[in-house]
Amino acid sequence: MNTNDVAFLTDFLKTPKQIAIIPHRNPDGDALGSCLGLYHVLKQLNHTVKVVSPNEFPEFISWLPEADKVLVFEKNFDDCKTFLQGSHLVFTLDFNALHRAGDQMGSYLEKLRKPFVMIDHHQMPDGYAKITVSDTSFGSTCELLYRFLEQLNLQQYINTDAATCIYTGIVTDSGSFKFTKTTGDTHRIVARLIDLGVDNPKVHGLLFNTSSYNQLQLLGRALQQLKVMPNHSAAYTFLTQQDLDEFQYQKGDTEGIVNYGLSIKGINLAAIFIENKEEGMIKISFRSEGDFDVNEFARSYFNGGGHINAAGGKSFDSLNETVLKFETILKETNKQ
Ligand SMILES: [Mn+2]
Repeated sequence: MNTNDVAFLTDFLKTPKQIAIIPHRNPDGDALGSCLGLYHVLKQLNHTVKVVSPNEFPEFISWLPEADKVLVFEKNFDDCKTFLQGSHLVFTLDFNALHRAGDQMGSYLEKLRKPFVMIDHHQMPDGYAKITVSDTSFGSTCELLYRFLEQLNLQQYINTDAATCIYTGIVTDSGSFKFTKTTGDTHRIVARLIDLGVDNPKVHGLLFNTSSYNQLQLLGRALQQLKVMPNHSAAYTFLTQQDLDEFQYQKGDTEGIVNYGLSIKGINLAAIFIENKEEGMIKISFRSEGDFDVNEFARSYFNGGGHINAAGGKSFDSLNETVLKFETILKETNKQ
């Protein structure tokens, strides 16, 4: 943020305002954590604040302090619309293109004539925001939010609830502090958050020890279907709609499965292809280790994008055709 942006926000936040905070559709720990972290800070400054999520969030983050106060756009259209219409400022957190709020909310936001503040760490931000805080060197939006609050001299309003939300986003987006963008600063911020009262063992348990029996069975199926392409240092797996149905798939059950491919020695690209009959598409997640840019790969071949080492995509071909396309691209580009 430049000094003008800081001055604008400092002045703006001096008197009580109505403020909406929006995560991307299918919010993850970083999206909902950053939204609720900012929410807990702004509430103490006597603003009327609501987090408006495009759709429902998964259960593993539903325990976040005041997650029960989050409005859900696709469930409660009228209340969300009223709140957004009455807002003076709209924060969009952990995404940088309005369509990432989903078709319904995305097109609504495009017509909403309100000043936006974007705080995000993905590549290639769109230009919709009055203030754009975008930095791809950060491993999480939550870490960037912490810096943002410091810049506005609001860090003293990070209470235990805010700290817990911010901590959650840093932990989940850093793969529990192991991804490349985890820096000394990340750990210094986390140290402060723990000093502010974050119960880190409890948070880890709430985030990661929540599997159902069916979820583990589904993971087992995905691992059995794993294919390795040693010549291309790649591994991928897939789940058919039938697999999902068999283990009574719940939203979030496939989270993290893609990473197992990377745990094989010598593999630096992993993918999972998940059939979604209802939406008529194959949803894809890519993960890489090192220089292989899955953001670029997903953008070029699979209608997606994300980060260098973590990206998503989709395909409207059949599952078999999509997998074949993936294999063919690796062979033709001679990826190693
Ligand atoms: Mn993020």
